[in-house]
Amino acid sequence: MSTADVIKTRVEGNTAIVELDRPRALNALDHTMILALHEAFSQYEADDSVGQYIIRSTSSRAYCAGGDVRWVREQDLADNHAAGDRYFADEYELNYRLANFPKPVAAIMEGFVMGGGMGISMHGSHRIVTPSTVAAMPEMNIGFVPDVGISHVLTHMKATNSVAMGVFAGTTCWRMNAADMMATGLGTNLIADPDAFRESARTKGFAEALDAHSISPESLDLEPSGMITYADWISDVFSGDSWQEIEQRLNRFSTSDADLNDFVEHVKYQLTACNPTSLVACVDLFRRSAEVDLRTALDNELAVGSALRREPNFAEGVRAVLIDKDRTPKFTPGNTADVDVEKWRALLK
Ligand code: QUE
Repeated sequence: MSTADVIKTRVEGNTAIVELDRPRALNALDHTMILALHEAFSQYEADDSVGQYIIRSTSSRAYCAGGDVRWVREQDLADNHAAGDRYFADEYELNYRLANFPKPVAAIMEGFVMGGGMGISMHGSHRIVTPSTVAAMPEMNIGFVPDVGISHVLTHMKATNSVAMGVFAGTTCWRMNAADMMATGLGTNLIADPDAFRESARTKGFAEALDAHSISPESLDLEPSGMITYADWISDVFSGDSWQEIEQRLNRFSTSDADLNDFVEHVKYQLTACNPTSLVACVDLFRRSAEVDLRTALDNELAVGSALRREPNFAEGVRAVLIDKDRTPKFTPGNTADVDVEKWRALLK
């Protein structure tokens, strides 16, 4: 057992099982959990009797719904920005460790995988998607930007025009389903029965269990992938080289295709809940992440995120989404045309 009871670790066969166990908060990662995950990684890193790790949730509702942004907000409002700075530095170090971990790490993504949850799954060697997986980077809604290295992951997907697809997912806070995850390569394996997979890993071994339980997306009656169905439109619009350009392409677009029109209207509606400053900063951040290594992307996320947290929009966004839950934030400026583009671009390496 790990020192913190919110993270439980044990060994089954030759697999270390790391369980997130804060179900009432949908496993939102607080600082204690982040430090406990570091410890769990260290525990078996050099132990030759452990061949791989599985990270999972004790709740099928959520793998992990995000970070502890409520707590970060309170610290920021009390002018204790250093607390949030340390929190994010420790979290991003964990994400980087996962990306470079010497053993296979399989994240079983049941239910919600959002924000910080993406950071402790998508950098691993095996990203196990289930029919219930719903994954998103919803930071535009809380006046922040996609972080935990996902600006890098989303701009390096195996899909055509990954940069535009990544910018689309980041700016619209798109909720990706199992089909989206598999089609983009964000998921490596689709498994319908994660409990049977784990049981089989314990008795038959990890590699054999993966082989036996991985299925093709076509074999299930999954909701189709919106990102693939509308890939051409996403590519045309979200390949704009700034938010301003993307917004112009969105506003100029019209179509007689009723399905595409519904999709575009839904996208526009999603964007009305986003912080204009976050949208502007996100496009520049992602386009830079497409060109740099993960370390530099994480450093850029930290720089932009730290600056955003020192603006009132972050506290206001977290208030509207997670505290009062009225979903009517008052962001300033309220219009992307009034955002100081150069201020955010200048923070990037
Ligand atoms: C953006 C976010 C988060 C979010 C919603 C956003 C986030 C986060 C949570 C969350 C959700 C449910 C919980 C909880 C936290 O929601 O980081 O404790 O029960 O943790 O739009 O970044």
